[in-house]
Amino acid sequence: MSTRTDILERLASSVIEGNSEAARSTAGEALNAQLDPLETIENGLAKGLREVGRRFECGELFLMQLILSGEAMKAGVEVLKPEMLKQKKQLTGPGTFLIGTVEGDIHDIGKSIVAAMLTAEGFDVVDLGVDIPDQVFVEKIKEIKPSILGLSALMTTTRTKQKEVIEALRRAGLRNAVKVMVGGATVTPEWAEEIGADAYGEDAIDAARKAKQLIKG
Ligand code: HCB
Repeated sequence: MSTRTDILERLASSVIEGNSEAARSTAGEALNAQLDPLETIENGLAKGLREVGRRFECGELFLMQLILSGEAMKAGVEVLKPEMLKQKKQLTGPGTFLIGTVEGDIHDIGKSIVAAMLTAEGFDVVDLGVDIPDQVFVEKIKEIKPSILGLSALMTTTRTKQKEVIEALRRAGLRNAVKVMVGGATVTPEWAEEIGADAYGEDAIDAARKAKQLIKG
């Protein structure tokens, strides 16, 4: 097995086992082996977390294991993030990206990866955090006038909030002032279209590519 495949598989296993220490040290090995930090996140750590989600859904894993796996993923990402940000590029044009996870939803890992990726791509990113009420998005848009709003939602019960935020923007007369990109585990391109979002971000790489298209107009 190549070093790369071995490291990615051990990263996925560390997340499945909920072992933060192993995730941290293996992420360090990935950097020493000069693996691309984002690829290491997506094909190593996140691959493990997707498997955890699948096992949780089948009832093979319990909430405590989900929590430990989430922490292991975050521990690995923390090691890789500085390297990602070191490769920061320069954008030409307006590039403020406001992002947050919608109200009722505390999942923050994917949103934070998108925020780091867009920062690395040269956007000025403002990350509001998780469980953000519609009105907070509206007020922040009035204040900082971002080019793009990224709405993250991981559950079928909370992705409806993405629609509500878009409606709140419309009511506030702001819908044409900002492009909206939606993403998260249960979000699909069809859902994005149905709720009138401007783009769907499948993962951090796709989100960065679409964000650059959106600001080009
Ligand atoms: Co959570 N959880 N969880 N969870 N959780 C999910 C999301 C389920 C799908 C698991 C399952 O049942 N298969 C499920 C939702 C089911 C559904 O609605 N269909 C679920 C559930 C049910 C719950 C609880 C209700 C469990 C409970 O309490 N009984 C509870 C809800 C709490 C709440 O929010 N109110 C809960 C709690 C948790 C934690 C706290 C234990 C933990 C989160 C820790 C944290 O974030 N700090 C957790 C985790 C880790 C997951 C899974 C396993 C992984 C999520 C994750 O981080 N993925 C997830 C299973 C899954 O996703 N398949 C499970 C990795 C990242 C990299 O992917 O999709 O978040 P991502 O982000 C991508 C992508 O979507 C895109 O780019 C990112 C980077 O590639 N993207 C955007 C995301 N946002 C974007 C925004 C944009 O503008 C553009 C692109």
